[in-house]
Amino acid sequence: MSDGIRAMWMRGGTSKGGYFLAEDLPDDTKARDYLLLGLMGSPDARQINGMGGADPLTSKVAVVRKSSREGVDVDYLFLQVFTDQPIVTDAQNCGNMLAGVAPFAIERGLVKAQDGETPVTIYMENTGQAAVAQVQTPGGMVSYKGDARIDGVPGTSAPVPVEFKDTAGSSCGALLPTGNAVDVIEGVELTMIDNGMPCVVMRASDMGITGQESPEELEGNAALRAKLEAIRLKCGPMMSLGDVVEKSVPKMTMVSAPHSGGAISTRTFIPHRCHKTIGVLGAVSVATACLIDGTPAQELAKTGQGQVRSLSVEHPAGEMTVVATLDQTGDVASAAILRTARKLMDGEVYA
Ligand code: NQM
Repeated sequence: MSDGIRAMWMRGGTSKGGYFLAEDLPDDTKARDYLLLGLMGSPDARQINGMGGADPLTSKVAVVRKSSREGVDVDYLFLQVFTDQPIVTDAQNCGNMLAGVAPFAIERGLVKAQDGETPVTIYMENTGQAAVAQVQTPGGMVSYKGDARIDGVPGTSAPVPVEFKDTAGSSCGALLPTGNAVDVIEGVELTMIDNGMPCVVMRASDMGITGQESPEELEGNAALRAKLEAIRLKCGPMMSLGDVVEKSVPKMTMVSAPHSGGAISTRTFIPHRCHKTIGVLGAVSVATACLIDGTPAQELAKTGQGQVRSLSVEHPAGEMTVVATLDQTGDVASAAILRTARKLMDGEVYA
């Protein structure tokens, strides 16, 4: 008799992880988390006994179900499985894994594919907001092949454009949870912001780095990591996130002037490892910080003009373009990004 659990393993954007139908996992949260830790091989920095890839970006889970909400196709719960600690948290969302949710939902029969392209409206349970992803479905079948390229992923795939609306205050209750565009914590000027992902945005130069270092170099900088964590632990409660010792938010982004013709350059800790690129909603939040008067990010950024701004957020492996549509008052009303996804395996995994 098999004790395997039905799962699809996918790359979603620059992340990778397991996609499950909610009905294929235990209802009880404790039992579910225990199972997922076992599947991923956590806690173990190498995750040698499981499916995880020894990095937070490859130790992720999407739980998907058909939605009963008006105008919504599926509900998506994101779970971050820590690599080296026995923690599974739903305290953050993930816009990269989101890119795989739409094709997964079609493949599992939760959404009927159209001939050509199929829009999938996804309710993100972690933050209570919706996103719309477009999936290539020629002949009514999901196609992963195409010419779209995203930095941080070799090769090309079918495009999965994703649009977010009303993401301000997703987890913190307000875009600027302290009510300020700038606060000073541990002597560092920074912006606490949440436009889909709680982020702390500060100048790289104020943290003693140029902002062009590699993730490996930054992870090797113990003094930097200690300072970032001291700031993060103070910011968490100020951002209405409570005690964040065991949470993967807020993300810590250090910004510098653009180096490759983009809008801003970034290095992000998520929060204990340095991101090889940048998270999707993290990029939306950082791009939004660039558009707010008086922030350290705005001072360094090149943000252009007009109601629709294409902000290229530079990161260690290239860039991610956030297309922000502003409302009459200049606030970001919606944000669109291009992602791709790839089905890697469909079958059963064993705890
Ligand atoms: O910000 C990593 C990722 C993410 C999150 C992280 C993400 C987002 O790149 O929407 O995608 O910040 O932990 O997958």
